[in-house]
Formats: sequence, structure tokens, C-alpha cells
Amino acid sequence: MASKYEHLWQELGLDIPAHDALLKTLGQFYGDIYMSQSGRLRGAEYLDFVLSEVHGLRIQELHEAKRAGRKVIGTFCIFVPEEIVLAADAVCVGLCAGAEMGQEEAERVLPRNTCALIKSFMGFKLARLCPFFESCDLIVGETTCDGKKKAYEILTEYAPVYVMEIPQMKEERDRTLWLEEILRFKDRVEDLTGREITGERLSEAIRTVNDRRRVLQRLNDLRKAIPTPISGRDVLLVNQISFYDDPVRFTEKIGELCEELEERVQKGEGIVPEGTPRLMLSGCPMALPNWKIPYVIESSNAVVVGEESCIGTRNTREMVDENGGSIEEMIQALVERYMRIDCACFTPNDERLENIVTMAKDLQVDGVIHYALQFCHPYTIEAFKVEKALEKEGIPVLRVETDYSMEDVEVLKNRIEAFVGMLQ
Ligand code: BJ8
Repeated sequence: MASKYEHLWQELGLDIPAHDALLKTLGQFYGDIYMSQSGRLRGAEYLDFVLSEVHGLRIQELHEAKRAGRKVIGTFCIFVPEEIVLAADAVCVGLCAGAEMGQEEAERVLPRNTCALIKSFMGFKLARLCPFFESCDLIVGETTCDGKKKAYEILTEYAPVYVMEIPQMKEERDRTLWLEEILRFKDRVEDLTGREITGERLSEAIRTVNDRRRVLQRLNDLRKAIPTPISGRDVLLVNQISFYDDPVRFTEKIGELCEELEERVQKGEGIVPEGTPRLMLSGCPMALPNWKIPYVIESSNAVVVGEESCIGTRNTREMVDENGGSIEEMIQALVERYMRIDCACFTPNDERLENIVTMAKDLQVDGVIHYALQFCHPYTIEAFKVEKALEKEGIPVLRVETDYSMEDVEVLKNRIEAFVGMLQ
């Protein structure tokens, strides 16, 4: 039976049979990985609902926003200051890039040995699979890793792309560059939307995005409890959804989920037996619907209690100072906050090592799994230093490199089971 949203997908120019196949696979995958869990919170119904309507209701909302004259801006990196987008009354969506559908099309324009995330976004565009992508009036790229910045040059031929220059170091001159880049982005967004970003609008946007960070921090605080009250898979999904659901609704719903979680923590209830090894994930972002590693870990008698990644604490740890009185002060607050991001694209990047060690201790983890996508130089190379820093603290580490295919699941499972066995 045709979906009630098919007319929308047609209007957006999607390849309908390929898109149907994508939704079918996603549904099966979600059923196997998420619905099979026991002891889920009632608040997880929000997650199930958002996922079931991922290409439906939310796309319709974007469509309505566009009809009302608002613009939709797509991003791939947590460096893009969402506050600027919201302050111009535009909608910001983090584009997924977590599935391997469309890979063949991507490999027609990119080398095979490109990281899966880059191939995924290129493939989604070329194969016309993603209604979010097709709803965007502007795609914002960034000069983080070489793979991404060169891929955006190709993507420009298929979509309206704007690229922000991200500094590679954190010296004073880099802050100056980043300030200029934020101002340049502000001009571009104002041009696109026809809306002036005033101090009042920016201040409201800063609060909205900070509120979302606050609720995610609250969730992360609650899940520290022993026994673990929520699965790593569910928290990863919460983080993934934070990139494309409406920020105010998301904050409200996750606030409700936290209240339920609080009760559970007070009662001392957990979702895994006492003594289950607590693992932290560290490394590359796991974009929707990349649930492979958390699923393998949590089917190997361990539980994930933290994600040191952009779809995790790297995106929520730092807040923007809300005390700026003038627009200049607010922009400066954005500069400061975003310059604290500890992406492996920076050199040196010692803050990341410190943050990983602090987080691992704070969460009382038994071990860390460093996760990198194959061919991702920043993270695969930095893994060496991460391993050293953790070993120095006596925290066991397992390094894994993978992509989005399911071919290596058995190998990963064997390695992770052996690691968990060693921790036990
Ligand atoms: S701030 S981590 S979202 S750049 S996995 S495409 S680095 S080759 S995603 Fe990232 Fe922004 Fe940094 Fe975060 Fe390149 Fe590596 Fe691929 Fe990556």
C-alpha cells in the first residue's frame, strides 16, 4: 500500500522504489535492534514514533515551514552554529549519513577508500533517497577533514552548498578566522532567509539550543547510575534524533523521559544485571541509522554508558554563554563555545585526550571501545594517542575500525566478546 506521504516524496523528486526499499530495511533493522529490548522506558515511545515518522511527519513539517516562507538548512558537522540558523527563523537539520544505501552511486564520483560517512551523504544525494536532503534550501559543509572538504566540491554540482572554513589549530589567529567565518555565515543565512539576525533573536536561539544541550546533559548524568537505567542504544538514538527533530519539542520530550528515568534511578532499577561491564564508546560520529557497534556490544553481555563522539558528548558538553548583552558579545560567545570542540581534525588535540580520560573515570567504565570509520585519518591516527592516554590510567581499550556494512559483524562480535570477557 502506498504511503500517505508518497505525494510529498514524489514532489521532492525521490526515487520512490529505492526509497521504499530503504524504509523497509530501516524498519526491519529498527525492529531487530530496538524493539527487541526489554525494560524500555515509556518515554521511548517518543523515539519509536519519531523514527516511524522519520520520512513522514517531520518532512511534512518541513514542507509546511517552507510554504510559510521559512528556509531549511542542512548540516553535516557540529561545527555549524545552529544558533545562527534558528535566529533567522530557518530550520536546521543534521543530515544523517549513517547508511550504506547509495554507495554504488557514491563510488562513481568518490574513491572507494573514502570513509563511509562521506560516501553515505554523497550516495543519498545521488540516489535521491533522502527527503531531508531534498528539502534543503542550502547545505552547509565545512573544511574539517580532507575527505569532506573535497567531497563538497563535487556535491556542489548537485546541490546548493556553502562551505565554512574551520580552523585546524586553536591559536589566537584561529579564533579570529573563526569569528570571521561565523560572521560570513550569518550574512549568508540572512541573505538566504531575507531575515535580519537581531540580538533578541540570537539570544532566543542560543537559549533554545542550550536547553537542548541541558536536557541531554541531564540524561547523561542520570544514566551514570549503577545499575545502568537505560541502554546505550536508546541514548544513541536520542542523540541522533536531536539533529532533526524540532528542538523545543525534543527538549520537552526528553525532559519527560528524564523524569521517568529519575524515578527508575531512585528505585535502583537497571536494565542489565549487576556487574555487567560498563563500556564507553569514543571516536567517530554514529549517524542515523548506524547502530551496529552499540548493538554488538549490548548483545555481548556489556552495556554502553557513554558516547565520546559528535553524536554524544562532544555535541553537548559545552554551552554558549547566555550573558551576552549585545549581538557582538553573543557572536563572541559562539566563537568561544565552538572553538572548544575537540574534533580530531585539530592539531594538537590534547583536550580530547583529557576529556576522554575524565569521562571514562566519571562514568566508572570498565573499558573503552575506540570506534573509527575505515579511511578516517583523523580518528584512526588519533586512536594511538587515545589508547596511550587510557592505558596510562589503567583503563582497558579496544580499537575497532569498521564501516556501515554488516559483513564484519561476526568478527566484531568475536573481538568485543573477547574484550568483555577479559574485563569480567
Ligand atoms: S566535529 S568528528 S562531525 S568533522 S569520519 S567525515 S572526520 S573521514 S565526521 Fe565530524 Fe565535525 Fe569532526 Fe564531529 Fe572525515 Fe573521519 Fe569521515 Fe568524519
